[in-house]
Amino acid sequence: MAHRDSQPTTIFLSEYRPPDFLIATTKLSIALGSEETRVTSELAMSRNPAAEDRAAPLVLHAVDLQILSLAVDGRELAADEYVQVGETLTVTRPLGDSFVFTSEVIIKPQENTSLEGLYRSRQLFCTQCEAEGFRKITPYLDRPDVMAEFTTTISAPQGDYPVLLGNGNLVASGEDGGRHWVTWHDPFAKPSYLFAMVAGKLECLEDSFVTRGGRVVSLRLYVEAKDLDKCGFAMAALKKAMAWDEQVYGREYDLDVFMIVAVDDFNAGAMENKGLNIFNSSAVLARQEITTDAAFQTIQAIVAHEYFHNWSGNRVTCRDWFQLSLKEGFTVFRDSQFSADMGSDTVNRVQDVTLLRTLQFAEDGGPMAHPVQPASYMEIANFYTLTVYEKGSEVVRMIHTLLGSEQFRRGSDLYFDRHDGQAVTIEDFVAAMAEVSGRDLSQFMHWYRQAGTPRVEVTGHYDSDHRTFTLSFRQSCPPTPESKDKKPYLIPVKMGLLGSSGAIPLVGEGRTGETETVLEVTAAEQQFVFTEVPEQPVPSLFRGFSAPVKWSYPYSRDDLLFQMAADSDGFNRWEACNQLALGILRELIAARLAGREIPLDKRLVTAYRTLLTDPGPDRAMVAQMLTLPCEGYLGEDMDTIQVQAIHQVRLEVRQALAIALRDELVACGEANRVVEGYRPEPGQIAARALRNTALAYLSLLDDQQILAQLHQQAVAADNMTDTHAALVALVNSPAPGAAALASQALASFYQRWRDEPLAVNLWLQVQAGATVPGGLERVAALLAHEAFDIRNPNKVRALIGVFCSLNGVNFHCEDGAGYRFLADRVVELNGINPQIAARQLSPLTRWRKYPESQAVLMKAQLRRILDTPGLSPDVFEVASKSVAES
Ligand code: B3K
Ligand code: ZN
Repeated sequence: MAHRDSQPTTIFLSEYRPPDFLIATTKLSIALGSEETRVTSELAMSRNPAAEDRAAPLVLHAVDLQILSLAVDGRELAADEYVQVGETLTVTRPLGDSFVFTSEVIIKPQENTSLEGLYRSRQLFCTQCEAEGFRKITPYLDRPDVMAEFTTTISAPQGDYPVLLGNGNLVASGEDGGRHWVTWHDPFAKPSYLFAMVAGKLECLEDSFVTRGGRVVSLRLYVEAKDLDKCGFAMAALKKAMAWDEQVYGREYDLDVFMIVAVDDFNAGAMENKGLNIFNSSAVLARQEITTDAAFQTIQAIVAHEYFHNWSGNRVTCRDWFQLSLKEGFTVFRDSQFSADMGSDTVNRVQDVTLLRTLQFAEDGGPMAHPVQPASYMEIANFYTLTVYEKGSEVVRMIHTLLGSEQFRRGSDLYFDRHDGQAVTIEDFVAAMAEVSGRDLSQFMHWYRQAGTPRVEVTGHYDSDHRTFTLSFRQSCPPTPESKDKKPYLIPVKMGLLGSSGAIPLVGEGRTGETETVLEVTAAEQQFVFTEVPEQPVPSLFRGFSAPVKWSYPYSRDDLLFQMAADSDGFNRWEACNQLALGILRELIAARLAGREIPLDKRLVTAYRTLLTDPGPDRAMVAQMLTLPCEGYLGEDMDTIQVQAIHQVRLEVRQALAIALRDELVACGEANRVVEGYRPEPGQIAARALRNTALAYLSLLDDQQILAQLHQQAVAADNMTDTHAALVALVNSPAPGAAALASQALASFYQRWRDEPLAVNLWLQVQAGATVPGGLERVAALLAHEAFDIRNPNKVRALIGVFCSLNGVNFHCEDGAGYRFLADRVVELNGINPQIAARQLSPLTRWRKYPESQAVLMKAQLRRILDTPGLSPDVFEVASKSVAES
């Protein structure tokens, strides 16, 4: 057997070569068994006319396969006619221009804990092939630019595996003793990463959708019987997504059946395999008692995202994995447009931008920083990142902003039409956009090729004599591991000018009085002059966060208060509030670190009082505005992250706000009580968010009545949103008596939900995130609880992930015990599931951002990990890049 145990090598985009061979058809036969699974494949291959070396040997990918036989045109290969080295299997016998390659191998899915390739999740067999898992199933050209038509026959004992699913359409089935078999045929040529199969005892929720062109599509959601009552929401979301993609992008579904299968053990959220999406159960199963409003919204977005991949990813796929953002950035952009259309677009935008600013900016400033189109990697699994996904989506959004929605739609039509059935590059996507708009987007490509978050400093000068207002922009980008010198970006700045009696018409440089425009900043320094400006304006800049940059403007706090009330752009009203709170917190943290105490600026209290007493129509937005920037965001904003000071100051400010605004918070909580039956729809979601935000403040007061009310809500609410919010408030409350109520509520929660893994995972998360002292001990104890299982990624993320990445005060305890804890888990996971191990490692990689005393301890743990024998390429890449000199 070939194992992935050789020293990982670096793969470069610049070394891309077309494949030497192509595969026209792939016929697979998979005989599932409890001891071993036998896979035979028959590949109709030919030399690629576009290959550089017309005499190259056939080099297939093969990992963890026990080879029984290999043959070319029916003639078996002798042992000396092929060699296996690392992940490759090379046929040394001379080959003609076209031939049929067959193989028979044995694999052991029941022993596959990496959850990549074919594996078992509880009683099911299932697959995850993206990016390079197919090579663990059969020898293959496991690269996305080799696209074949697949026919898959699956056989298994009928009793344990009554349902056998594959890609495409079911074309034949039969029985053979106690076993049965089915054959699936997928008419669309696809790369191996989109292959999928599932076998097991599954029940199915069935529905249908009629496409615009009249095709009746059978929609099937397969789950274990116990979960059949949790499928309705995802099915409704799927139908909305199918209709939306027809209306907004003109994209129709193309097979007669679309299937989703839920599995409990899954590395990612979900996977867009052609016609057979496989979902992490956390990303599809929903019911009000166990699912929060936030999870309902995430599920809708993920169902849509995977569905949208049928075009942006499957019909048009990636040439190589450096192009990952071609499908992911574009599809995240599509799902964010969809979510905006389904609910509150400003709240969605605030959430996306906050994610980007906290986690993606941190990635862009850390040792794993890479461009949206990376230039190199060791292990591609490490590049399913916030940069490729979220920044990639922002980059597509900027193209949309620059072109406008009509031209953007024409560009996407051209892209899909021109490249249907092909494996292409990011350059092909941008070329279609450039072509329809007649724009030169060559400077824009820096967004794809340069890592790092650009800084934009903006200043404004009002000349009252000439009635001009000049905005000056200065852009720069800090060095990142892959490049020190950055070229200036093309930065779209959507903006307006606010005056005392409303928006000021924009005149000058070709503008004719519109109140909003998109400035295009292209140079390192650039000015824009507005004329006929009657008064000193407050500029509203980067509306809707029109570019993924760190920008600044010297607003006074009064300017920000004015903008919060006056800006026509909802996102920027939030941004003004966010900047106000950020500035005040920054100042308090700096004072605390300097040993000074300064009072809380009363303007924050006043601003919050106004929001609480007059929330207006967009209550979800007000809930966002009443939430102070999170600790991660505050840390990202500092050169050196002072975890304790950030946590203490933020907590004290929340307590001060609770004391000052107690009556308003109580009234707001009451006014937003939802009395009608639960529905996960925008109005109710907003009311619950606002009420629970108010209660979270009140939970910080020494008030037994409020704590009792929270306890009651935690144990008796009819929906998980309220249960969860009350539980979080209780476990994080420093008030006397809160801890006892929290532990009662946690015990009652576990009693009630111990058989619902998704609810149990929330229970783990709430405890892992509790910032009251003693966090590490609590989490260490939970590792041994029956509710935890280190082989299940959702549980790892809920307990270890939440603790190490969201519970700063406890994880960064001064003696470094938190770091040792994480390193121990990473080493353990390395032997079980390398992808998850590498993911969990990320909090340690940020050591450069912490004070020296902490940094030394974090780095020591990274070195300890690197000294571990048998390190996977996944963990090796992240750990070694993190300790490398920058
Ligand atoms: N394409 C998958 C991600 C697979 C992750 C592989 N390590 C899900 C998605 O982005 O839609
Ligand atoms: Zn995706």
